[in-house]
Order: sequence, then structure tokens, then C-alpha cells
Amino acid sequence: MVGRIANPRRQEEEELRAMRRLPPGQALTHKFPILHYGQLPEIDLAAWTFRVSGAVEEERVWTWSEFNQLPRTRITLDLHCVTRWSKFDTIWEGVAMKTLVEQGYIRLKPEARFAVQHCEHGYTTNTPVGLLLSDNMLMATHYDNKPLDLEHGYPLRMVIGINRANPNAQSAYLWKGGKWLRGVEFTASDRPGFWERLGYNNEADPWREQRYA
Ligand SMILES: Nc1nc2c(c(=O)[nH]1)N[C@H]1C(S)=C(S)[C@@H](COP(=O)(O)O)O[C@H]1N2
Ligand SMILES: [Mo]
Repeated sequence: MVGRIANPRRQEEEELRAMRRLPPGQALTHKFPILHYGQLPEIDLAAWTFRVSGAVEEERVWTWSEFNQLPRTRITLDLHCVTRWSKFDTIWEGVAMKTLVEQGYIRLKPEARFAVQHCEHGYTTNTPVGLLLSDNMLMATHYDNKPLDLEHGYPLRMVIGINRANPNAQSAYLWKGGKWLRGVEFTASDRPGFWERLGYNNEADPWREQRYA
């Protein structure tokens, strides 16, 4: 066609839409935007700990070197940000909460139905336990085969997206993946986190466009 300007990004976007991988109102990006509230934290790995608390039989606290000896998982996720960008086939490596529960590192109490992520500077976000223990969430130390950049949550972040091994499972927009993660607290009742209290949707399902409350 004379005069038609090819736009490879738009074409790829249409292909992803046809494959039902692009949720409504989202646009494909190949960049990795950086979004968070407040300043970057200063990280001291010698003083760093990761705590699992709340509705568990025994609280756990791991140092950075102990955390790195936990069993590891590698997954590929499609990420969907509430600010309307989506990034596909992102590769993450780290520790799955699912593995820690299955292998007995953490024993949940029966009342544990929700989980709050606790991050540096007091950022929190909440999900149901079922989602946290799914293949759509990972406590990641590595992105794209490299340690995380500080801007994306070094040394540890929760990442949440859609794993194509199970594309119909529940997932949520990326704000429910806390950067600079320092702990997970299991709770009996749901406790809205930082953005959830400021008017973001508590469920945050990208397929239902649950952006704001
Ligand atoms: N600790 C912390 N984690 C956070 C945030 C934040 O403000 N603080 N913002 C969230 C939001 S709104 C988004 S969209 C993603 C962005 O992750 P990225 O900067 O790696 O793209 O981080 C989430 N995790
Ligand atoms: Mo966001």
C-alpha cells in the first residue's frame, strides 16, 4: 500500500491482542519504566533481613546470605501496569513463596487467607494467599539473568504478572509487586496496602480493568 508507514510496535501489539495476551486499555512497551512513590532506599546487605510473620506456625527471619540458599525458581511473566503499559516475556529468578510452603520452610496457620508485603520506607501491598502461592508471583533477585537494578527493587522485589504456563489464573497489576521487599505478613482478614488505601482497586485484575476503586 502506497504511503503506509509500518509501525512494528503497533503490529506486534495487534498480534498480542489477537493472542489474547494484551488486556483492555493496555499498550505494548519494550522499555522498562520505573515507577514508585518516594526516594530510592539505601541498601545495606549486611543488615538486610527478610521476615515472614503473622499467621504462620513459626516466624522466620533470614539474612541475605541465608535467603540466597533457599530453593530457587525461574519464571517468565507478562507484566501489566495500571498506568497502561504492558511488557511481555520478562524473565525473573528468585524464590517462590509456593516452594517455601510446599517444602515446609513456612507453615501457614489455617486462618492465613491474605498476605501483606512489607517494603523499605513502609510501602505495603496486599493479595490473597492463593495468588501469592501461584505461579504468577515470585520474590525476585534477578531480572533478565542479572541482579535487579536498584530502581527495579534491588536486592529483592515481589513481581506479579501472567505466567503463560497458566494464563487463566488470577493475577493483578504490577503495583501489587513490592520493590525492596523486606517481609511478608500472613493475615486472616484483608488489609489494603499503600495504593489500595489511596483509591486503587483492591483486586486489580487487568482483564477486568480493575484500576481504581
Ligand atoms: N516499595 C515499592 N514498591 C513498589 C512501588 C512503590 O512505590 N514502592 N510502586 C509499585 C508500582 S505503582 C508499580 S507500577 C511497580 C513498578 O515497578 P517497576 O518500577 O520495576 O516498573 O512497582 C510497584 N512496587
Ligand atoms: Mo503503578
